[in-house]
Amino acid sequence: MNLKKTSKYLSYLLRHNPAALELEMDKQGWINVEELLTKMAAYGRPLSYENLQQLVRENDKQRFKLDETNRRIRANQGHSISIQLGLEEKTPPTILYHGTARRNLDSILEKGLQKRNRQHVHLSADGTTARQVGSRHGKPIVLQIDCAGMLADQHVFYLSENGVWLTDEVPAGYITILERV
Ligand code: HQG
Repeated sequence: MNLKKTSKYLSYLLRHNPAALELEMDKQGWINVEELLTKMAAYGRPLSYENLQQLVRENDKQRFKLDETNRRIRANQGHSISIQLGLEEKTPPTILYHGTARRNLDSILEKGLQKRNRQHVHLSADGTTARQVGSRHGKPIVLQIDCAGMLADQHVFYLSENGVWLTDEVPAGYITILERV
């Protein structure tokens, strides 16, 4: 099994397009593991139960979660399809970080951070992680988010099971550019 390739494909199914394999997903984003493995095999992408467990366990960002019975699986964050992760509100540190491509900067400083095609804006706890996220999009730049200010203005935050901070939007007034990480 190519861990990275299979992880990418699972992310695609669980975050964006379960319909690609005619998978049934519940409102909280869970998919039945047996159905997943059967349909992956039927669509020419066989994966054993043991390899799925290994993938969930060893995934570098802990992107997936098996439920307590090991019968269902979902992605911890990053969805574009509308599901309810059921996360509780959580108070973030006073500052969080967002990594993006430099070419997005003007637009972000004008309109703020928007969810785009995901369900939340994703924020990182440290600048190094943010830089890595940003470099997926191009030449990276790291933005510093004034969470204390956002909290004072009633913005709400959630923390995904794999440590990614989530919020609905970050208006431009809470954003400053971090020159060095
Ligand atoms: C940008 C990865 C212009 C935003 C990571 C980002 C993360 C704007 C892009 C997770 C904008 C959306 C999510 C505006 C936002 N004008 N650009 N007003 N507002 N943007 O991939 O945060 O490896 O949907 O800056 O670790 O990069 O997949 O979001 O560059 O947790 O598990 O629009 O994906 O995790 O890009 O990444 P994305 P993201 P995985």
